[in-house]
Amino acid sequence: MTGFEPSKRKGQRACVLGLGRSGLAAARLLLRRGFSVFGSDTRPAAEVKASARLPAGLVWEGSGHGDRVLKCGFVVKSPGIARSAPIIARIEAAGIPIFSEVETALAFSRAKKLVAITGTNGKTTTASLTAAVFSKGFPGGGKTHLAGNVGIPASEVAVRTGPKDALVLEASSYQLEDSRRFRPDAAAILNITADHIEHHGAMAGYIEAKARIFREQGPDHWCVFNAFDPLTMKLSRRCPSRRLFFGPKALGVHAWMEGGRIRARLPGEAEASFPPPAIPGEHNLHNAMAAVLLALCQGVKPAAARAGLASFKGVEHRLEECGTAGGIRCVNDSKATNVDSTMVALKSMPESGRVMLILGGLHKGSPYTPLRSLIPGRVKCILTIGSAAAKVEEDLAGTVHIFPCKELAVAADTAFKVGAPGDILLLSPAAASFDQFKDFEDRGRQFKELMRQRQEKRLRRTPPTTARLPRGGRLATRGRLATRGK
Ligand code: UMA
Repeated sequence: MTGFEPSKRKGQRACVLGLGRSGLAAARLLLRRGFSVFGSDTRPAAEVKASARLPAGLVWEGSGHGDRVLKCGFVVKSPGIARSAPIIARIEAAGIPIFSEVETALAFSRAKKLVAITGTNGKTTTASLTAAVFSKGFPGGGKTHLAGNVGIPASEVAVRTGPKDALVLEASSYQLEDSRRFRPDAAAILNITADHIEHHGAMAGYIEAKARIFREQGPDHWCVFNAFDPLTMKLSRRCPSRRLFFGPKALGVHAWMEGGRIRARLPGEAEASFPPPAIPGEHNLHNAMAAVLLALCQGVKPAAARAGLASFKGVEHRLEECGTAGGIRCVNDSKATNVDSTMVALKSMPESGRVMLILGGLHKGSPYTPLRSLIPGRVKCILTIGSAAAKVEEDLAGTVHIFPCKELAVAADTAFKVGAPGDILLLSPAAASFDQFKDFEDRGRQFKELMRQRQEKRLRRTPPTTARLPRGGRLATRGRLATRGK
């Protein structure tokens, strides 16, 4: 199976399926490269038109994928469109090749090195951290570019890369699943736990999508694996490139923690040590070890890697500190769209029983029960939002007091009524956002705006003992607040 080769497609009409961020960027790129492009989206035409600036020269349809899709020479698929979507079967039946947006973009990249990071959790932080490290000393003196699932379409960035540059890509399973000839110089798989099963159909499909990050690599390429994670380790056995591991030192890995510092040694090279970046949580040590290995295997010198780690301040929507209001520390972890990610966030919180946790959104199919073990001693109360609320309340009943709030603004109001100085209000929803928000970024921004307004107003809190439930709310448990009034 061949990948996307622009020269072989010359003169053909491209169909871009999905006119979201990546679809529009792909359409723009292909139009600039002389293709005629037809765009197709299931959203009502008026909504598509209102949501973004459509590129000049784009012929398009809204409100569904019609027969004109089948008149094109090839299709560029947006990552969010599932392979099970009826239009995909029709395109395949018509014998029209489908390429992922990422793969299409990479065909126009001139970057000297491509570094790709995937995993269920931590990939945005690790990709951003890796880019920070590369930018301090990628051999060749070119620029470092960051793109992909981080929110910057590869189609927007790949075309701007020069021959001395490095391109660091956050690659989601959605982006990998349709990539046929994806071949990064260095890759990393951070961890694999159940996620996006509704999109891939089954866990096996999700794992196969992840495996595409190394499937086309050769013996001169590198792939970094997490030795703490059994599924990742299992997958590593299939990897055709040079494997690097981070994990417990006793396993003979290439990067490990010792005396509070990251230590790393590539085969045949001297050991080097690195101070961890100033971002909280053990998971971030894993992310940093991955970034260090990716950098070292691509020739970044330890001193440059140290400078990159030191310069890194974290990413938006991932355990993002957004100040305090009324003495309550506010943390935006809207990027936590699954239970594992929320568990990681909780583990990074102090064990003082002061966390007011906003949970819920669009349910993704996995139970919330794994959170139960982390609630005692850490969580003071839970505030539920979105269509997953009932399931969250059912799965976590009897742990701490649960406030059904339905909406984010109500959850914030409730938290400031029941909270006390020293508490932490953590938005880490363990669910997707699409039932109430455009995406997790929109959810995170709205949370930050609520916190900003709260900081501005400096509202005087109602004493915790007189806390009222939101209108129409009900108690999901009969228990008292675990640390009421603390
Ligand atoms: N659409 C169709 N037909 C369908 C389904 C959807 O036309 O059958 C249309 C929608 O109406 C919409 C468009 O497709 O207009 C949306 O496309 P998309 O879902 O691929 O989203 P983009 O806006 O292109 O954003 C994508 C990634 N989104 C997803 O993979 C769901 C963004 O990752 C990424 O940042 C962006 O490309 C740039 O590369 C977001 C994400 O949620 C952050 N990713 C998932 C995650 O991290 O868990 C994988």
